Amino acid sequence: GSDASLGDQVGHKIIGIDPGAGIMTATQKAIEDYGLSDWNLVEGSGAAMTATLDKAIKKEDPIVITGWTPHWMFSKYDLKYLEDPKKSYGEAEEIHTIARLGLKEDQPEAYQFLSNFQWTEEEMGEVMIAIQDGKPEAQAATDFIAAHPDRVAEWTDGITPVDGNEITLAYVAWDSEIASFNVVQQILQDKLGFKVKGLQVDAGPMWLGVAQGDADASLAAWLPLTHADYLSQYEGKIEDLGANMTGVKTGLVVPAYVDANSIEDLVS
Ligand code: PBE
Repeated sequence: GSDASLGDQVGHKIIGIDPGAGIMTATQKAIEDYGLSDWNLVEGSGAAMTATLDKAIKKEDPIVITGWTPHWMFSKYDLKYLEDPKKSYGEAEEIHTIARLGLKEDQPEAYQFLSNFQWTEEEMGEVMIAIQDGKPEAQAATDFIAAHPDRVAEWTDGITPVDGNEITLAYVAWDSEIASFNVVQQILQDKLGFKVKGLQVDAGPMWLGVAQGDADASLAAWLPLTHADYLSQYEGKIEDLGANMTGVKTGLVVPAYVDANSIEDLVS
């Protein structure tokens, strides 16, 4: 290691993502919880964050980012989460599917499929990594569906296809959510006869869109902690269809070569 503290080496910057992301709120909380008042959380986007990470790793420079799992960056790079003994990033996080009120009555087939859909980190990883490797998003979803007919059959079991009903799914351009949106869109279209419109927005408008009925559903609700503020804001105005993935995680992430193991190590 170097004599300078990690904070000095990285200019006391944590490389964040879009300001509406729950991980940004959690990171502001971590800054308070751990007494990191001399650190700044830099706003950007998921794509800008991974570009900055890639540059740092190529030079073996230290860097601290807001990270989450599932994400292809953990397959591409040797990374580690900083331990979070104060639980600023919560525990046992899940990704939930949320729907507008009334979807069950108006579009029972879509509602049933969206309630059934639940996959694993490995399955999402297949799609996410293929996209990262340059496969077009829609093609990655098509290939996933072709490779997992039994899973698709489970999710669509007993559902009678419709004839071109329109449905709008809201999502944010986080890599994990780009993967889930594309897979679900294609199953709804190719197996269940829907016309699916994707509404790519920020996290706030995504929740608002479902609460107002501008979107029918979203697969991108991270709960109980990451989107807790949004959930409490729209409580009673959306329906929670349950987890589409369990065992997910958010936190501060560094390359394995960085000499820190806990968020407490950022205090300098
Ligand atoms: N994320 C990925 C989101 C949820 C999905 C962790 C960046 C967020 O922080 O809101």
